[in-house]
Amino acid sequence: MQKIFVVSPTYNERDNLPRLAAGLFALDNPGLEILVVDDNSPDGTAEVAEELREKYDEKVHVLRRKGPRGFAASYFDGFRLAAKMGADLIVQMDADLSHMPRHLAEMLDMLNRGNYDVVIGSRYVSGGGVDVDWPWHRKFLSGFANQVYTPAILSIPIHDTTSGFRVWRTESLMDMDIDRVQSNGYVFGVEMIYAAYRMGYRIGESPIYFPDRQYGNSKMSSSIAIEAALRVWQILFRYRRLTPAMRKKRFAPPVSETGL
Ligand SMILES: Nc1nc2c(ncn2[C@@H]2O[C@H](COP(=O)(O)OP(=O)(O)OP(=O)(O)O)[C@@H](O)[C@H]2O)c(=O)[nH]1
Ligand SMILES: [Mg+2]
Repeated sequence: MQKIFVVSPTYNERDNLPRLAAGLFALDNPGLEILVVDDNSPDGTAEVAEELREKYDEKVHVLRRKGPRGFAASYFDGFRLAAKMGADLIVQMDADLSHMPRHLAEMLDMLNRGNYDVVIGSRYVSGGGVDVDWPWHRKFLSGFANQVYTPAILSIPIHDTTSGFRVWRTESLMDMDIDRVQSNGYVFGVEMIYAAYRMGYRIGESPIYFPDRQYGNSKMSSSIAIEAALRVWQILFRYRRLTPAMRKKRFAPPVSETGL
């Protein structure tokens, strides 16, 4: 049985979390567990998560972060803990239901059948899409950022570099040396996928529909989006010389030097 940990960061998601858990456990995957990484949400999300832990037979875990809140930092803490808890696969998934649990089954299937290191839930491959009610300028900006701007700068054949819905093989994720990732905003996802591409990872894209959140408030803003657009250049310069030989494993000292 594959042990699958869904890592989901939360900040004020008390209304979404029970729906997320219900959707994920309805997939009926016996190896699936959820790790909620909460940033001390004032609305009591962590307490809701604890209640879900009881309801779902301890298959929900709660990591309560203290100190300054951070989106990327929450994911990284969650990835490390999931790896420590023995996950074979790690799912990166927002809690606001824009990442729909029903798509996860196809993503897992693609990863396993195609032997991918990572599968992205993609809005911009055939069969995928964004909320039908998005105004035209939002559709345009998202399409432009993902299909023109980012792939042109980074020269990568990926259709949805900013999608934060992904399934990683734990071993591949840990080999990336996530301590190296420097972005702390939501652009960390672009940074990771570019580094993965440069290191020769097998990257798949499985179509998803991306509806807007129904409950709670977005933490995105236009200044965050503009910062992300500029940071793509920084990512290019940081990683363009990265090669498959630089996977973390290969940095490890030979056994003879470890003194074991
Ligand atoms: N732990 C933690 N979670 C966060 C933080 N900021 C956002 N999140 C969570 O990250 C996920 C995505 O946040 P959203 O506010 O929906 O941002 P987004 O999905 O990039 O933007 P939208 O397009 O508006 O949905 C949600 O599950 C949030 O609760 C944070 O600072 N800490
Ligand atoms: Mg969202």
